[in-house]
Amino acid sequence: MEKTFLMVKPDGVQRNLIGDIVNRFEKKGFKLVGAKLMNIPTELAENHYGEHKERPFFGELVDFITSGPVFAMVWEGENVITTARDMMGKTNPKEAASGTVRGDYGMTVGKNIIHGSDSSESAEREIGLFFSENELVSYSKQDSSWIY
Ligand code: RTP
Ligand code: MG
Repeated sequence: MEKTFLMVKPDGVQRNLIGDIVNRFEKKGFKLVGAKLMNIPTELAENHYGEHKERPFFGELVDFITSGPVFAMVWEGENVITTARDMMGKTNPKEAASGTVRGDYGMTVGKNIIHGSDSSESAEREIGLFFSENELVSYSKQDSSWIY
């Protein structure tokens, strides 16, 4: 089953949005298979956002994501990578639709509440960066093929 890496960023943790965000993905029907509250070491932050190394906002981005605890999660379900990105909304909260996490709670592009993997390659890479194999839990909820 498809998996993605989602993370409540430091601004979301400070604003007490962990529960709301977990709730949205649970209610949608996805399954939480890993989660932890953690401070991101600088090296991990630079690696995670490595694709943006040459961008002018890279330093700010790393400073922000390491500024306080984040809530890192792995979610599982059919088409979870794309659907989670849709539920997050556009990168810039000013352009994000109402009903999305960033549209409902975000104010600026730098503090946009949530991160989500943007492809199956980045999902695999990011899950591997943040979680070891034994931190991911494999379980069934009910004996039903349509509850993930
Ligand atoms: P994320 O990786 O955090 O899930 O966000 P994303 O895919 O929607 O956006 P991405 O292009 O990967 O950018 C990563 C983060 O960098 C910050 N950013 N700042 N100042 C700027 O113009 C700018 N552009 C991007 C955002 O916080 C974005 O989430
Ligand atoms: Mg991204």
